Amino acid sequence: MALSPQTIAQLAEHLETCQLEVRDTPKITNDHPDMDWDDAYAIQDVILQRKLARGARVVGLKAGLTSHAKMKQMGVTNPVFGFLVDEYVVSEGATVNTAELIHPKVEPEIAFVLKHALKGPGCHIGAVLAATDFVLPGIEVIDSRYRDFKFDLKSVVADNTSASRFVVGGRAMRPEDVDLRTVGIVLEKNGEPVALGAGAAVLGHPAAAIAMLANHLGRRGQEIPAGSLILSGGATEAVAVAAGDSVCLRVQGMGSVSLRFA
Ligand code: 0L1
Ligand code: MG
Repeated sequence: MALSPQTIAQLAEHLETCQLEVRDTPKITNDHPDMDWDDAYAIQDVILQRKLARGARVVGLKAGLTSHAKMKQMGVTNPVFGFLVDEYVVSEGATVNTAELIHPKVEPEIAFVLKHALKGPGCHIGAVLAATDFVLPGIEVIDSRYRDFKFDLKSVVADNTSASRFVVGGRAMRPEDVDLRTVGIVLEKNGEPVALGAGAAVLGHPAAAIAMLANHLGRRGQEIPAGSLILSGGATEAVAVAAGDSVCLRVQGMGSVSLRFA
């Protein structure tokens, strides 16, 4: 690791304060160009510890930047991983208060809920499908704390991969009852389709994102616990939203899930 424990703690406090006070910041690698991957995930871990100390509960995990559309949009080349806590959860059809967010965007995702734990290394799509209880549509609201979404991957990891809100809903399906590669995905904003995709846009198969997460955690001596909900990553580019917008995600054969912004 390149950064001291004190610097990691300071950067975690800075990024979490930006989230809680709804203000942006230049990317942290501007001042810490030597920051490495372990530092980045350590900062993310300290943000989680700060939230847990205030009574938050972990409700799941996320993979991000798992589609070529998202990687191209953000000018990066690798997936990243983060955590989901209860303060991010939004109910189906509920209204998100944009005054609590900096510059929100929405992403259409497939969420997995596991019946068995998954542990890497060596985790693969087959193991993920065997461990999956059900899959369902989800909308992630991302809200990078970095000014104008200008960042590099390590800065994004430290910022818990821009996580801010998410909703899941629609029809939960057993993984054997849906072909997650060919399933069609339509994201509507204010009644108009704004992003179209298929499950295969996520690393060829959304379960591949869950396998990558299990292998990432395995390298750190961790696993994805049974019962976890995991967002597999946006199947299309992210779409900016503002107060007054409504968004609806329709996934073929899996119903729809929606959110409003005020
Ligand atoms: O969920 C994700 O795709 C991660 C997003 C991180 C980068 C961004 O803010 O677009
Ligand atoms: Mg996402």
